[in-house]
Amino acid sequence: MSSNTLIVEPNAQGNKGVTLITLNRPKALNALNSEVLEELIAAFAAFEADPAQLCAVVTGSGEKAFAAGADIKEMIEKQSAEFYLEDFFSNWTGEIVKKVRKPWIAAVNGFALGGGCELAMMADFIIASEHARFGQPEIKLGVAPGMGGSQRLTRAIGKSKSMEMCLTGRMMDANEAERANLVVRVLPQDELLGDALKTAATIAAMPPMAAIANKEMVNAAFETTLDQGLIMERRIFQILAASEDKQEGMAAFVEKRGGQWKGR
Ligand code: CO8
Repeated sequence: MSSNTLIVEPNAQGNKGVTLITLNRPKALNALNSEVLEELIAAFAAFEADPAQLCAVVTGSGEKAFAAGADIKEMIEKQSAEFYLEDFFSNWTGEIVKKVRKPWIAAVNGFALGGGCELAMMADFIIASEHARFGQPEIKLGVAPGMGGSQRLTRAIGKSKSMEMCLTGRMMDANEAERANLVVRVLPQDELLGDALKTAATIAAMPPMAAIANKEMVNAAFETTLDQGLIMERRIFQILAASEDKQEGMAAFVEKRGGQWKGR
């Protein structure tokens, strides 16, 4: 299930229910051109539609980069009117964030700059290797973040640090990113993928409705007032309480065994 710019592996490395998507343009440091976007949208749509897959991991090929940004060589020819009329980059949020209800993790193995940092921040959480470097260097190109960097980075790490990063274009190393709560944890490079897949496998072994609902609830915290979020949380809890997997999960706890999920 691979394409020109991606390697897509359902049940990756024997991890049931885990789809690994590897950005595969290592010579261009996995820069995100239109082809990557189209293929990534298709890969996410296939993942979302496959009932046997419940969690995805996105990473970069090679040792050097997760993704060094949107493809500058593609953008250099584009004029403002084309960016505007095509609503360039709008698909990323629509197709990759809003339509993907199943959880996914970014395993950042090197540079995550500009659109690369923004793609990582679209994930539900980020695990980083010691080599990871995050940044929004668009200002140095005469532009600014265009795929959510100014918004998601600010929500993740706060105004001061985000403002400084966007205004100076400096990179943040993995340890600073962990201290700033941008990433969950930092691992040696050779342990990153194994850890991300293992974490994804833990999620993929959960009751599917509950996994999707938990993601939806946490994301609601960024979109709603506290009151609205709390109401939504209770309503989803109440709906989950009617599921067969709730009955099975609680019975399995009492009977001291693992749950056998039906996904309904
Ligand atoms: N686009 C295209 N090609 C790239 C990119 C990129 N973003 N990044 C690296 N490459 C290519 C290089 O051109 C080079 O190719 P070649 O060998 O053919 O010259 C190859 O990858 C290797 O790169 P380097 O030789 O530069 O490797 P170094 O180790 O010396 O440096 C860096 C690595 C620091 C990552 C450096 O490549 C770099 O600074 N890259 C650009 C980072 C960047 O500025 N990213 C932001 C891009 S803009 C963006 O993502 C959002 C734009 C929003 C616009 C909004 C409009 C609406």
